[in-house]
Amino acid sequence: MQFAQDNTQENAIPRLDIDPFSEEFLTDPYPYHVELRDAGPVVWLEKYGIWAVARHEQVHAVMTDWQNFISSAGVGLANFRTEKPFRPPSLILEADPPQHTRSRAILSRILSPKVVMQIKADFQKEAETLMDKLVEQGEVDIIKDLAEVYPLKVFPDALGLTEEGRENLLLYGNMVFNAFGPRNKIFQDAVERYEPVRDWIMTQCQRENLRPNGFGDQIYQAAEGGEITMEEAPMLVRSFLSAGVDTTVNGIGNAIHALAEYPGEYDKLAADPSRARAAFEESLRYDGAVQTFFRTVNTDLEFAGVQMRENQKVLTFLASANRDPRHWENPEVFDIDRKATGHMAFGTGIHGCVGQAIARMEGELVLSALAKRVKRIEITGEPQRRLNNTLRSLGSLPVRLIPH
Ligand code: EJD
Repeated sequence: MQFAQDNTQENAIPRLDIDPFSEEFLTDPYPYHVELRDAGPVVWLEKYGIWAVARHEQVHAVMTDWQNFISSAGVGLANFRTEKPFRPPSLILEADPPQHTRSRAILSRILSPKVVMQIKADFQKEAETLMDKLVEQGEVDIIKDLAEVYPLKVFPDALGLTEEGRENLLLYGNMVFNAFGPRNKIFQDAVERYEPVRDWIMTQCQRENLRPNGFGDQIYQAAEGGEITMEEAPMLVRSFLSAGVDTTVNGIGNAIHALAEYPGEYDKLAADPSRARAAFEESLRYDGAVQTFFRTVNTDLEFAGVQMRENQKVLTFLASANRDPRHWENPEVFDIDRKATGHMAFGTGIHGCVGQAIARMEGELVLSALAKRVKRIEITGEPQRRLNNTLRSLGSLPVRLIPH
């Protein structure tokens, strides 16, 4: 590590050569997180000319200060003030108040804990039915047979999407989350694979293709009520399609991976399936699906002792905050008895995950259906990583499910 003396201030700013979007980093980010956290509260990443924060305290501080660390210039590496966005900006993710506030009000009503409770029975039935089938099969791939199957069934059902072509959502999500990073090979490949389904995605956002009273249609109802314009409605439906599947696919995949690697923790869950919600929460802390997010500095300011300039990008390492020993006891240990609340896997502040109630419910229902039927999970082959600029993702996790 190099220290450079910024002539405007006393403190030396750690400058690192680490590339958080390289194959080495994405394959196993956690040792790099240690380096980033230990270097200082804020570090400068030479390769991209950006700030990075990896400690819990600073990640939390950046995420809660939406006035200084804005989203409307994009939450990826690209600065929308100077670079053309790869798609029309999201009306909620890539927006600041007051635009953000209007969009957020609608989505948080549609995805409220009360609504989530009302659809729980349907989501549970799907989890139980699918798990019956998988236990019968015995040898399964957790990613391809469960983590990709379950969210791709229940969430589009709730949205009111047609049955046909739903697997296109995975290609779309894969592209969206890669696009938050640099234009590297991983991104280029994702764009190539997404290109053929681009029209399908935009078509599904139209009202005539959404079942009456599903989540998608409810956005159009909000437009009829004057909360947003009719032109904005399909863009908010697009947000559901972007954020609602890949996140939970990988959240569920990573949770079962952690449980399979910690058989002692799985034993606790199998002995008491009512611990599924706590187990899922701890998996979000331990190995969350969403690893990083950017903000943009809105105006010259001082943060954690460094002078930041308007338009500079700040990379926040959510998954590193979740393993910061300054905040957690034994953070490298997956422990379903831990109080995992306060993790950053859903972000925090005004942009904190609006779908977190439904995401938690999906995770809980899958883990509890698993725990009720399966005594032990045996990994039968090398788990395969699928590298993504934002998501922590497995492409394959072959296991044998041993019933009670
Ligand atoms: C996201 C990390 C959108 C959108 C919203 C949220 C995400 C992605 C896309 C969820 C990012 O509005 O298009 S976790």
